[in-house]
Amino acid sequence: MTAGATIRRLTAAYLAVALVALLGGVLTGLAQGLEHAGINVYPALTPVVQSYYHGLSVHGVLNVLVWTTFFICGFVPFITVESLGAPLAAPRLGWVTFWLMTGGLLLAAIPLVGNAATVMFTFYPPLKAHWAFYVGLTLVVVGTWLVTLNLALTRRAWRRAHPTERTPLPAFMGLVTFTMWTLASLGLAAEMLFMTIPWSLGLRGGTDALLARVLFWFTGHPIVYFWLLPAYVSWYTLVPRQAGGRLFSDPLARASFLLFLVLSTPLGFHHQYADPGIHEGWKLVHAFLTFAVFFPSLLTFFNVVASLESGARARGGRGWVMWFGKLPWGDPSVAAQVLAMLTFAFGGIGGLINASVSLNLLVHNTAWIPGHLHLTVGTAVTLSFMGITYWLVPLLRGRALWSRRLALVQVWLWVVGMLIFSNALHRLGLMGMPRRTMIGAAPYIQPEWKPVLPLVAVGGSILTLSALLYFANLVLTLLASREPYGQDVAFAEAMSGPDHAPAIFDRFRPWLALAVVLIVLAYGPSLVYLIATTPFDSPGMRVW
Ligand code: HAS
Ligand code: CU
Repeated sequence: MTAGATIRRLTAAYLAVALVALLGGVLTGLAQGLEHAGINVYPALTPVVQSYYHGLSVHGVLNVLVWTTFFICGFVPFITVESLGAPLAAPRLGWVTFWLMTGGLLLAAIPLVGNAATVMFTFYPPLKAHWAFYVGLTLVVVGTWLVTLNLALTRRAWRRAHPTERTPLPAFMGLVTFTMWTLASLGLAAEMLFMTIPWSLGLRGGTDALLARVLFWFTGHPIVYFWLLPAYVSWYTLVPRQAGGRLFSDPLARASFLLFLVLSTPLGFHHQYADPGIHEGWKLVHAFLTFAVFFPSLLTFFNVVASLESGARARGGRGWVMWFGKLPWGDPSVAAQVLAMLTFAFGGIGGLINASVSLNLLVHNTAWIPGHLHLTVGTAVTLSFMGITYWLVPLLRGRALWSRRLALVQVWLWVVGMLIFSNALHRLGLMGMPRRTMIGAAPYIQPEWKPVLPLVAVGGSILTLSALLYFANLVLTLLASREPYGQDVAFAEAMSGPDHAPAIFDRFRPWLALAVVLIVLAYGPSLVYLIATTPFDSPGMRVW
């Protein structure tokens, strides 16, 4: 088998797992949406889904942990290899990694599906899941580190053959994404290895909620950029070309990714403003750093809009704003991703509200937060990934997309459904409705929630319909499409190319070192204090 064929098969294998996970995640989501409108379908779903909270745990794990991770481990190595024009350095390691991750996933799925890990995707102790859940997820994380290793080996081999060239932007971005993630995932690994795994195996008698949450959010914030950056890779290096234009600035794009490498991790306390046991001063430091990591997204906003504009103007667009209409809106891959960007502008603004300590106290643990996360990971990321599969699946299969029109309908339905759904959740959150709660069963439903709750079900149903059209189109592409797909991956050229960037913009180690220093400063004192004083005396709980 040729090297090119290996990466294609590997990518297809990851995509297959990712898509099955997304399907499971979408279907459980529908039941939740209906529940908020007073339609309780859970009795009919037993024994497959045994409760609202069982379904919610499956929904969260499948969508934000499995769909994202497996898609990314397929897409990013594919893009890296394509842009380097060099094969994956260790194809056998690539397959071992895939099977390790898939094996880990299956191990975690047994208790998850069997209602022995109904602990949500954040699995906060003292909620206690079956050990197989923690061990399985840990194997998935270890697999992602092996992906990083393979990418690093691939770049090293490429570097030997091209000692003076700048790393092509897509490969550079892919490597930054996985380097950032590998560093960031150490918190989760520590939580698993020293806390949840020995505790769930009975080797450790008790646990501690606060230390576990600190270690979780050490990884839990940067994981959102692990999901986002692959979408950014596409927005920077592929969408401008699909739109008929060029990337505005390659050096600026590198600067944005390097800022993510440095700033993604040392700010997880913005998920813990309401937690006792962490000094207010450190929470404030993390708040400031959260506002700092806002900048690489602003750079992205500017750079990507300028790139899209070049495409629209080349297609005859005029005016300050009206050029926007001249983007190739008939191309479902472009439409999906431009709409994902627009949605992200709102999700990002909501993120800044969350990050402001005083405002956070208003929205924390309310429905506002799922409103935010469905605009970000649920649309900016997921709709972008869907847009990517509209060319990637045809490319891997060698057959044209079954229906472009159906795909366009799907994309617009997703956006409309999400606007209704997420707007309702944001509003309900501001009215104090809690998140992660079986609202239909709550005795404290407030009269002012009642007119808004049905919109959650309406939006959720439109989203489900959109997802089903998406899967139908992909299945028909695989099975029924006859028209060949002859195109290769085409990356956008840059108006200002990589050689305009200083040499340090093509290096990893100095930035990685800076990232480590910032993490030690922002987390060190609190972690040392917690590790020294934590009693590990909380018993586990199974509340379901
Ligand atoms: Fe967040 C909670 C703050 C981004 C996901 N976030 C969550 C949770 C998830 C999540 C899953 O500070 C819930 C976790 C849980 O279960 O408890 N978030 C932020 C901030 C940002 C942010 C400051 N979040 C994301 C992304 C996510 C994500 C990205 C997933 C992919 N978030 C928070 C905070 C909490 C939180 C607190 C805790 C809340 C609590 O109390 O529990 C920033 O990174 C956002 C910056 C982004 C922008 C947007 C820039 C716009 C761009 C698009 C360009 C548009 C174009 C089209 C090109 C400012 C790049 C326009 C065209 C024209 C013509 C105009
Ligand atoms: Cu965060």
